[in-house]
Amino acid sequence: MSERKAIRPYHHPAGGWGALKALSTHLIEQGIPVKGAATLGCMNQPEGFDCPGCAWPDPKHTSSFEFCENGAKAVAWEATAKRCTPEFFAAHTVTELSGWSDYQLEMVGRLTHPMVYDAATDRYLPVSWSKAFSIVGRHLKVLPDPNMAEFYTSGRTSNEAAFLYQLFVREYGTNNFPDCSNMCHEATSVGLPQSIGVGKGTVLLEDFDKADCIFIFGQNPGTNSPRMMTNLRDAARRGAPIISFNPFRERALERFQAPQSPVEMATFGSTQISSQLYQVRVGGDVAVIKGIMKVLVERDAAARALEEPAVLDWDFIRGHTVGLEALAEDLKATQWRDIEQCSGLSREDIEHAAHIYMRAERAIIVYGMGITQHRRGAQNVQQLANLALLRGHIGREGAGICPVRGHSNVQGDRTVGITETPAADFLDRLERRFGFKPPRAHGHNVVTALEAMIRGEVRVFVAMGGNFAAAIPDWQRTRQALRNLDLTVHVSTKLNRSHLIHGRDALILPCLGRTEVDVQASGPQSITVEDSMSMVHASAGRNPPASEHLLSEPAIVAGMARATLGQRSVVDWDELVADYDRIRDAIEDVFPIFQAYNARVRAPGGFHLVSTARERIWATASGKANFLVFDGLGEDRSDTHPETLRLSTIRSHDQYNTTLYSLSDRYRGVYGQRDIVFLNQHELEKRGLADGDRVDLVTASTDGLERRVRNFRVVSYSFPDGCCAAYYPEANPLVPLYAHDPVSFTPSSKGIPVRIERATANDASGDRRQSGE
Ligand SMILES: Nc1nc2c(c(=O)[nH]1)N[C@H]1C(S)=C(S)[C@@H](COP(=O)(O)OP(=O)(O)OC[C@H]3O[C@@H](n4cnc5c(=O)[nH]c(N)nc54)[C@H](O)[C@@H]3O)O[C@H]1N2
Ligand SMILES: Nc1nc2c(c(=O)[nH]1)N[C@H]1C(S)=C(S)[C@@H](COP(=O)(O)OP(=O)(O)OC[C@H]3O[C@@H](n4cnc5c(=O)[nH]c(N)nc54)[C@H](O)[C@@H]3O)O[C@H]1N2
Ligand SMILES: [Mo]
Repeated sequence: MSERKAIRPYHHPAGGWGALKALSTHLIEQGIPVKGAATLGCMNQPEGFDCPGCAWPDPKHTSSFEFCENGAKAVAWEATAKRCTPEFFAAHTVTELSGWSDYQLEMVGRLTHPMVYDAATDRYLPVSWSKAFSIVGRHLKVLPDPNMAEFYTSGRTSNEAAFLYQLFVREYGTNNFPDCSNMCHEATSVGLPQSIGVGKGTVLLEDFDKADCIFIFGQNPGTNSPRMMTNLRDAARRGAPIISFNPFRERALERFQAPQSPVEMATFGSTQISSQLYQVRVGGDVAVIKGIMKVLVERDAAARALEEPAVLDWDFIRGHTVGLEALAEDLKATQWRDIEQCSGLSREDIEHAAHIYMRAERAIIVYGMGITQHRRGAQNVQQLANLALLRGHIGREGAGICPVRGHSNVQGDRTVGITETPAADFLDRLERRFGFKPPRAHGHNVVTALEAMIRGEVRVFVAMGGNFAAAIPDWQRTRQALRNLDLTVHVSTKLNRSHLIHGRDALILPCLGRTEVDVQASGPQSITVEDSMSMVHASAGRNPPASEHLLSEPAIVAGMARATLGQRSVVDWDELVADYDRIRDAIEDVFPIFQAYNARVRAPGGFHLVSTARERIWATASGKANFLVFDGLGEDRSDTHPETLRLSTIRSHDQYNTTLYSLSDRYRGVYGQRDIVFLNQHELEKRGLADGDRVDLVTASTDGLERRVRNFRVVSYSFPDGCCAAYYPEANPLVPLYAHDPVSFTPSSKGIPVRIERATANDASGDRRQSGE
């Protein structure tokens, strides 16, 4: 953390020695070099715990330890020797802590006691669990309408905790489940079912071994799902082309040195990953995809006229899809001039990519936030589905669509009922199993919850994990709304910004982490999670809890439920929490896809949840897979001001969402700072700016409100024209709450129109900016 500010290009491959060095620094910083290493040995092992980092699957959870720098950092972050104790809170008022940076807050260490806010002293004071639960119960019981409370979930929560949480909240009477996935892959959950009938990916890990080519749109595996690098490296070494579309030349998409490979490590060798890396404009993906599809459709027509083999998979298209005619019409009408302008790529480049795609018998299409976090995110996803369908790449071995999920159990939380739009048959089964009437009206997602808060219609906010106040858009308005609440409750492992932006009453409820032993009445428990490829497996911690006062997430949910619902509850909360097998039995009763849950999850590697699309069964209204047309090419046609740039908010290599491991971003050559904006030399010169200048970024808002971040350093970088990038969460004040996909409500964090002005204030304090004040 003593790293000096610098911008210094990184010339090494991703992974390798640089990763090992970074990790050892991090372990020492957390005070756990020895324990950390032992803990890491149990990660993703048959009897160990699931990595709390990303949702990328591990080869059957049976292999030997696979080194992953960022997974290791996530573990070390949780297994730290540092503690955030009542003495710490006694020594610092909330006002004082509000001036600390996000990095400083989490570095205090693991929370040890339940704490309640005391307005008289402006401090958090220790409180007993029973008192804490009764405060929750008191506030929830007096609300005239259960819909005046919001129940947030962050995707680290286990299936067991998530199921109990939705049970409690639905018995209480609302479907208000804003969820981190509303800011993440909601575009997938909403967009993909219309195309192929499921809102999840269709590939398994073994498909990566069989793919002839892999296309990666807007996803940064070297940082955000590093275990995927093993699969990409294997594919590259067997000669399968990997084609990436990303405004950044992300290092891991270029070159990777495998820490697992003694030869690469000893010889300082590396593997070239992408055969082509196209620097697409921010928001230019649909233009690329349409360009590729245009080539496919035209070449197919030409080939068939000459009686050569078809390019499209006509058996599949005729047997399994509808809507190709309309798509082909649209592609015909789409001009190359517009495709080039919107994507920032040449026709030649796009044709080249199309030819690689055309030649592949089995293609995997991978994507991440570069596709989903846009104003037309759900439609972006559907265009990728079109591309896969044209050549029958769904439901074929070695091929498919692969959304890379974020949090380690964000997919599982959805599967077990964390959704603001529950299906009627799920609610019917819940009602039959438990005997209460769940609410039928749809609830709030993140955006609509914040809108309701701003209108003053919400009184209580409960968060199962996460750091809501930092992850959300439009801080100036949304944080004020959080401050106006009667009660905020955070189930957390570490101190974060959300504890400081609190309601009149506020609770911090500290929970066990995934690396820790969870003992209940029947003995030690394991929890279960679902990865990005719908594999469900068990996870059991080994470390002693960070404090004897911690409760597990399921126990905390049960405590809140008992205090809120009391005698009127039809659920025996104690019985369920005593033995998590009983929670899994209940999940199985409500969700038939979990049949024989307890037995199957005990098999090494767990089990796969069926995906209909993988079996070429189409759970859509038409009963077929649907080709869907995207009107036009661009994201948003309203702002054509020549000064406007498209801002993409991105992650550094040293952060986990709002958690900062350091202020550096090694692969992009940034050290000791995060208040920076990347843009290319051409855009700089147009504005009379130079590398190192200080600027303000100002949103081109349509509602008349000013959204500005101050005094960012300009970094001249290889980046497409017309766009720029800055780090999340520092740039979140620039994302207007109204800027979201109208279909999936995903905030457009990767496509905000901004202007750049010379800095108005010469204030170098990052803290004030980070706290958004
Ligand atoms: N270490 C670590 N691991 C993580 C996380 C973390 O913060 N740290 N977060 C977790 C979570 S919750 C998630 S959702 C995932 C996120 O993982 P990713 O999906 O990889 O998310 P980002 O890093 O936000 O952005 C992805 C990439 O999109 C590119 N990009 C930006 N705009 C565009 C665009 O318009 N088009 C295209 N084609 N590309 C674009 C960026 O340059 C970046 O390389 O990772 C998960 N894993
Ligand atoms: N501008 C912009 N905004 C974004 C994004 C972006 O790319 N750009 N990305 C969005 C995405 S993809 C996501 S997923 C969200 C993330 O939003 P969140 O999921 O809300 O945020 P995190 O930073 O992952 O939450 C970190 C906190 O989780 C708590 N925690 C960690 N482990 C545990 C645990 O085991 N149990 C419990 N109960 N708590 C735990 C700790 O207290 C920690 O401080 O942010 C979104 N916001
Ligand atoms: Mo995410």
